[in-house]
Amino acid sequence: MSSPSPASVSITGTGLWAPADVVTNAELVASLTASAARFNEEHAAEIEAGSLTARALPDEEFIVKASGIRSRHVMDKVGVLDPDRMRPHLPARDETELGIQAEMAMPAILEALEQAGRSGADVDSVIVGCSNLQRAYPAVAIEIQHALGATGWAYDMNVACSSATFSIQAAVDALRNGSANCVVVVNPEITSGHTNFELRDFHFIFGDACTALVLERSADARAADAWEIIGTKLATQFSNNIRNDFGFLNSAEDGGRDPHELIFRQNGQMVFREVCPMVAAHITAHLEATGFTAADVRRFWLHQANLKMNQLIAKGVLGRLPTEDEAPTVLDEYANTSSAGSIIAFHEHRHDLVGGDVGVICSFGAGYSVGSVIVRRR
Ligand code: CO8
Repeated sequence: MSSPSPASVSITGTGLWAPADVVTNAELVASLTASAARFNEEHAAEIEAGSLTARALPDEEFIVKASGIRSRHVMDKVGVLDPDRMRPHLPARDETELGIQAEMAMPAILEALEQAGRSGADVDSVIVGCSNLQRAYPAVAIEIQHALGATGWAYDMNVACSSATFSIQAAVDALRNGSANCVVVVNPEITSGHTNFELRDFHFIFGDACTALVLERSADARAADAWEIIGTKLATQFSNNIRNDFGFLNSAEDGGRDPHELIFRQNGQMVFREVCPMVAAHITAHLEATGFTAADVRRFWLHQANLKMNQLIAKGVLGRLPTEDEAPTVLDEYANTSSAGSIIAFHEHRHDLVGGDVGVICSFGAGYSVGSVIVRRR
């Protein structure tokens, strides 16, 4: 006797919130130039003696050419651009106030719920998936569950830039096995808290944003715009090429660490070289396993880290460079918003597709981690 086929699950709403502050490449380059010049002046003797490396100066043209990024939203522009600070000002909050990640999540979730024709009371599961969590516990997801007036259960998870697609698979599993009926997946990314604005290799890469999705069994969907999930495929492979060693053992460690190890760092070239073929092969295998070919895909909503990277990945799948219509770019405006990136692309660039059109949401990042979600407009 064959087992019953699993229930169909759909994405029934999406939401996006980005902070009002926008930083252009020109502004970022000006502040790092001032900060690096001051550092080099203050440490001239050590640099001369060879015990310290001079900080290299950034270049606006390099940033656009190497990454495609032109601007980014940040929680606090003043602190990020202050050469004496180079990190945002985020005032500590009293425990009675909503936390900063829960606060940024609410407008994104409410937008997604409205599209789904649902309210907070309908939600019985909240999964927060993001690269950096403001605290260990209580889970930000449980705080959001409370703020929404939702029931059921909630938890936080972190798979770096792949947190959204990994959360989607967790939501699909919960809906299929009946442990939830209406799941909110939310990705509150405050990347400016872990971006190294003092070094030119890293200062331009990231931006802040929060995305949200509502997922339900297709039979329960009320939304006019519903996207059936045809399949999800996740993969991980250990690599030290993207690291952030911030953690609860830092203060207990003997020997101490360079403070620059406690925020994001990467070997960008190695990441580029190793991740592009890995992701192209991943998407191709996923399409094959679900009975599709690249030619069946109307749109790719790819992780937004680097324009060249996305072109190379899409080329690896399609056998030619993609058009902007096939693989839309949002990183020019938002930069790399970690797990939120592919969902921003899906949020902003899906409305022109018609019923039956197939697309692929795909994320990739630290771990390494890759997640693809094949969807079809209902
Ligand atoms: N201005 C001028 N020069 C620069 C700058 C700058 N801003 N930045 C670097 N350079 C210099 C370098 O110092 C180097 O100089 P030199 O030759 O003298 O050493 C030269 O330019 C060439 O540098 P690269 O070889 O590094 O340049 P690339 O062409 O490789 O471009 C990129 C750098 C854009 C970073 C590129 O390598 C890239 O995009 N790689 C992939 C990045 C990626 O996708 N990362 C994964 C995503 S991160 C993730 O998973 C999320 C983790 C959690 C995030 C948490 C939030 C913080």
